[in-house]
Amino acid sequence: MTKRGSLRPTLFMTVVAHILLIVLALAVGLGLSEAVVAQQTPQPARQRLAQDNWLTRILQPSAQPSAQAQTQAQPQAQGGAAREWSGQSGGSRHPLMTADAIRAAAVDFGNCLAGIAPLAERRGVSREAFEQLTAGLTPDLSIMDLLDAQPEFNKSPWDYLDILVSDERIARGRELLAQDGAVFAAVERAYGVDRHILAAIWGVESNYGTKGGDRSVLRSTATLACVGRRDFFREEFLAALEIAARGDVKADRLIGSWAGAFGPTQFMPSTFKRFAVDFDHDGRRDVVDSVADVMASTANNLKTDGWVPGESWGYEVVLPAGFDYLLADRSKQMTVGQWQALGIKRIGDKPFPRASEKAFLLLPAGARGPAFLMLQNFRVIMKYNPAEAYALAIGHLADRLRGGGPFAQVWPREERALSMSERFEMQQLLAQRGYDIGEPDGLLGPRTRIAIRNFQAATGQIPDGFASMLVLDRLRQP
Ligand SMILES: [Ca+2]
Repeated sequence: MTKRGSLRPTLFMTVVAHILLIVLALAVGLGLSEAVVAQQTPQPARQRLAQDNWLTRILQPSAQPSAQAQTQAQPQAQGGAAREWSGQSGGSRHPLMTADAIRAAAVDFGNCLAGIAPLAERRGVSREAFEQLTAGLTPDLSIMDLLDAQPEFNKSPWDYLDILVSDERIARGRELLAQDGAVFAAVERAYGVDRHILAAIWGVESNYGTKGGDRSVLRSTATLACVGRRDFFREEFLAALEIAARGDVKADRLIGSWAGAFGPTQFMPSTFKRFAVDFDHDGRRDVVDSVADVMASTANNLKTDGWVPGESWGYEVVLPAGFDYLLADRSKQMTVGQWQALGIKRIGDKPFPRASEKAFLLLPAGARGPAFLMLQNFRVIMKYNPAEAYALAIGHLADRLRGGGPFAQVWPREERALSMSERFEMQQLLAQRGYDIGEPDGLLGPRTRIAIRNFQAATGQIPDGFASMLVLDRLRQP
């Protein structure tokens, strides 16, 4: 996904907004009723984010600013009538998100569309097609509440995995792999991307096409292009117009999340433009109703982003006693051989296939949960969906579809994700103790994580940087 929709001020803010959106789209698609964070980047591959308390790591793909935002995904309303805008100003306090600004933009919606028509024409969408595709279009203001929501509660990594890698999803994925075996085999040959990963993306992004949102992509992206924080979405709206005008996906099948992601693998319109292919050669790149086109387009996306054929996404590993947890950081990349030299082993002491693979160590729940060495393909999955929990779910679901078992190590289920106010409090307490956390924002970014590690180290705790209740309790003590 790709979107934009932000502030003029800074690139950082823009990125923040993007993040929000994307994740939201995801969450909506998944039907998760709690917090999710979406992230997006303007150009590169589509990215989406879902998030929760360790927002921090989640959002922190390599080169991107760790902007994050949160939003609340709401259960999908049934039918447009059930969706009303609250009439409230957005939580972001962005000038374009005040209630008055939203109302004014809604009144001006027709003019805004008229201003976009010439841009569409330059992209080959005739005036006639534009008129037809936008006839009777009204803004869907209920999106403004989703765009700017500030969820108080978040899910933990294991909550996401429980939902996204359920027995049901495993069973359904295996059925589809069998049913569409010929298609998967052909796509695998053409793109070198593991069919189980493709099926897992299908399962995680939309529960195999059953939960991808029910809003008109043209209407959603037009709304986001003209109302609220908007810049990013003009491109998406234009791309959606192109798709519908060309007939790749007809307007009435261009249905998706409020943020404009559509189809079984939740392409954003601009992502479609970069990666969609007509794999079944019927003249249309139909990433909604053609399994061949959906899977090939998704594989094309992953291949373009650097998928390494024949390699896994990562390995569940066991850390030796006395391990230096400061090494568990996405920025600390070493070869598998170097990790082995530090005493890291695969679960069950299985051999690592290639000691030369570069990997980083991920502890999604801190020192008390499972540990993973993540390879290049995990980074590629994170470009597809930048939420760490979602990327892990995709990798794990793929392994389960292939016949693998559950993770061997247990999650610290007695822990829970910190609420927004608890995260604020944690940051304030860290700042009071002299740790540099930047401006408290309730989002646990890299600076906060480093501050947590330093505080943990200074107080004799394992410095895993995990924002647990334990850390918060300790901070509350004098
Ligand atoms: Ca086709």
